[in-house]
Amino acid sequence: MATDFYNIDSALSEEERAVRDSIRQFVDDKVIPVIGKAYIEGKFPKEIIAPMAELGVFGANLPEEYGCAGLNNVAYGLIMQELERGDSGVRSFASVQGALVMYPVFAFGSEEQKKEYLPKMARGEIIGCFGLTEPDYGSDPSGMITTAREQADGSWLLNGAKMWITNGSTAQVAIVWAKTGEDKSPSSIRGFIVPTNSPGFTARDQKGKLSLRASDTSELVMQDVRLPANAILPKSGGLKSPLMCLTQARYGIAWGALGAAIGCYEEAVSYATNRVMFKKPIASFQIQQQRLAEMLTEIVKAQLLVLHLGRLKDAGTFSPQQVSLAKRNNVSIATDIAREARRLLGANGILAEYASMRHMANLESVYTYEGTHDIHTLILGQAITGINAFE
Ligand code: TGC
Ligand code: FAD
Repeated sequence: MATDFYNIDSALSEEERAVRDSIRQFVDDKVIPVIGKAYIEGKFPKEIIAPMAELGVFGANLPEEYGCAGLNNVAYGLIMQELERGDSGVRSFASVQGALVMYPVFAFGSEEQKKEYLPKMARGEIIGCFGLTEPDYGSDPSGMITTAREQADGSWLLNGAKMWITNGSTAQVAIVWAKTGEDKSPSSIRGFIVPTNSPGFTARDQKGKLSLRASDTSELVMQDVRLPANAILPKSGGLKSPLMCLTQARYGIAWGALGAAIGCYEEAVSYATNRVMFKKPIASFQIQQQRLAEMLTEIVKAQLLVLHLGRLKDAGTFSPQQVSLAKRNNVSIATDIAREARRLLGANGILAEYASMRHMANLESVYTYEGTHDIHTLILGQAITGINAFE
């Protein structure tokens, strides 16, 4: 592929390339033809859930014994890259299902919970969402006010609201993070598996989004939702548990944003070589060549970054701060590349028929969710200086 300027393919195993190619084909055949319309209609294209499950996309890096594909983290990253080459909303759907719903069940769930939920989630029979953010607690989830109170019979009573929840209105279960202690300390945060048909649970889609339109984003309200004793994720404890999930999802986003950048770059190269102005393809003008050169340079750097990060993750030696650097960098360069590609396309660049403006608008959400660019700057600042800006 032209975009593989540094022959990254040679650093991938045969299996990694095969996984990447199968998802690439799926995105070309099933996502790209429908995504512009879905985006304009403001709906996630649900018809792609079953084929995604068949391809083993959901929780692809979780073990086979729970019905998952058991792939390594580089193959998982390549899946995210290809999905987001299609649309950030499609990658979001898979990120939430795999990294934010299946991962916490896998990491903090009982054996019964893992056996009950993971195979069905891998098959796409149960869709999940992840409720951490609240109306008044976005970047600082430690302040959350949602509570889960243990009752005399061991059941739980859940009260609170979660905001900006991807897949919220589609999901059959929500992983909800709530404080269980009277003192409202973040150390009492626990995760709960909440069936979304529980009495007192409502999900309402947020309207008026100008970004990530091919993705359902909802507000969850929980009013005296009664949960059985076994709804709690027994090994969850403290804010660290949801933050561990975010590390998994941020890793996938770093790869995914690269995919969006590649989609925009390839569209720009193709357009520049075909569009004739002043009797020459616009690709012959130095300004456009410079644009393309800058895009490719940033893509190659981002490719090398996530590939090495993936190898570190597979070796079990990566840190959340390394993931922050990759999420921050790759989303930022993708946002810039999408904007430059849109500009190169002239007036056609504002049409949904082309991908660049859709990617550009989507990436504004990706820039904000899973830790804003600013939050990752401060995480890195702490890693560099030892000084915590959040205290
Ligand atoms: P802090 O005191 O720093 O940390 C508490 C404990 O957690 C540990 N920790 C982590 N562990 C794993 N991964 C990480 N990324 C971790 N970050 C921190 C930390 O070591 C500590 O452990 P221990 O053993 O000492 O208890 O917590 P803080 O309250 O000061 O917060 C720090 C801060 C601001 C970095 C954190 O709150 C944060 O990351 N905020 C951003 C919130 C965010 O990203 N929300 C995302 C919501 S989900 C979402 O957006 C889904 S979009 C999905 C999609 O559609 O793709
Ligand atoms: P705020 O925290 O209010 O931040 C506002 C501004 O202040 C930002 O620019 C931020 O960088 C800056 N800021 C905040 N604190 C600091 C600081 N200490 N220093 C410097 N600047 C600071 N959440 C979920 O739980 N589950 C989901 O599935 C989910 N899906 C989402 C889907 C979409 C489309 C979007 C847009 C969001 C989603 N989110 C989800 C929520 C997302 O994680 C939050 O929007 C994000 O964490 C930021 O919180 P906030 O929007 O409240 O912004």
